[in-house]
Amino acid sequence: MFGFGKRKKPKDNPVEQEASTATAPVADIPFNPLTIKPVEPEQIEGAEPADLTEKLAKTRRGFGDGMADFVLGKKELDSNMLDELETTLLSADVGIEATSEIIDTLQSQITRKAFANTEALHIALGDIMAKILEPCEQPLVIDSEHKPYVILIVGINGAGKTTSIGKLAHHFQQQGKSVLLAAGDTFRAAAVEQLKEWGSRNNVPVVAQGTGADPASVIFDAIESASSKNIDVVIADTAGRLHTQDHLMEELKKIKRVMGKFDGSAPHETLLIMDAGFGQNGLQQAQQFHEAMTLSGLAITKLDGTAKGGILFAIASKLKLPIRFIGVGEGIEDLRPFHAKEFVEALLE
Ligand SMILES: Nc1nc2c(ncn2[C@@H]2O[C@H](COP(=O)(O)OP(=O)(O)O)[C@@H](O)[C@H]2O)c(=O)[nH]1
Ligand SMILES: [Mg+2]
Repeated sequence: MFGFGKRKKPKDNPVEQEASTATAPVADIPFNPLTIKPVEPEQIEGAEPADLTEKLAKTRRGFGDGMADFVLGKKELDSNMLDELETTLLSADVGIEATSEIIDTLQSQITRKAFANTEALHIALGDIMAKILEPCEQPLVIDSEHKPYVILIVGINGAGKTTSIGKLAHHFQQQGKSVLLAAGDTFRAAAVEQLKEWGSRNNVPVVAQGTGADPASVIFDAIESASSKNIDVVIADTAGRLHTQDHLMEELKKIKRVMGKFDGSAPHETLLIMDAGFGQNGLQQAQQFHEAMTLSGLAITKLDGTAKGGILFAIASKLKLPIRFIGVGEGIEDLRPFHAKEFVEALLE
């Protein structure tokens, strides 16, 4: 298995630490917007991140376990087996294109008698699936040529934008980067509060104005402020639902234009946060956002809570956009850079 995401266990009892993080009122955390300190992971959360296999249990059950059973449990390679596999893949939201690719490739290998036994077939299946995902494995690397490096977060309400921003702040701090958050979801007061909470938790500044403020101007201020403080990364939150979808896209385009006035190359990353549970419907949404905003990457959230993890294969074969991160829980460590092979291994192992 891959070692990604593993780190040394903190000395203190993780259970106790978790309990204390959960109960500490946010206001008690000393927070000075002018000091930006990288936060030690131990200060935030005690427990070691759970294994990806565990996190993807629902998707595994949806098609992982089924697949292992059907391949490893049988003695004969027959066309029945491929039919069953096809049904399993489709019901896990892998989509028609990627499913056909998997089945056709396996079929041709079977025809060529490439497999001595079902175990060899199982391994081949993993390879074929990883190959579909591999072009999307393009991690988000902060280019220090751009200071601040501006990340614009988009996506519909409830997809996990604000939560992912909190996790991203932590992720970049662990790389030694300083981070500032921009509260561009001015639509609901709770959204600003939620972002501020993540700011306190990570000890990073949050630039915000009142509810109803112009998001483009909030984000512009944030970039200006980050620039004057020599901050490495700005992550801008946005609203996910306005009166109409058109209104939402127009607002996002305006944000992009206004950012460009500060730095012609900003945003440096336009990241769509997408809930894996939306399955095939999520694809259509992603396409709309891409048409309006020219996305540079995706983060697929809530893979821990759905059996539709197969959607990553559909994304890879239809959208062909970089999958930067996967979200596998609500904790600060639960946003992980996407690795094709690791993902497939977690599904099939
Ligand atoms: N289980 C799980 N929950 C998540 C994940 N990402 C976000 N959430 C939850 O989804 C809900 C909506 O998230 P939020 O960040 O407020 O969405 P936003 O409206 O797009 O900003 C919150 O309860 C989050 O804790 C994830 O990867 N796994
Ligand atoms: Mg939000």
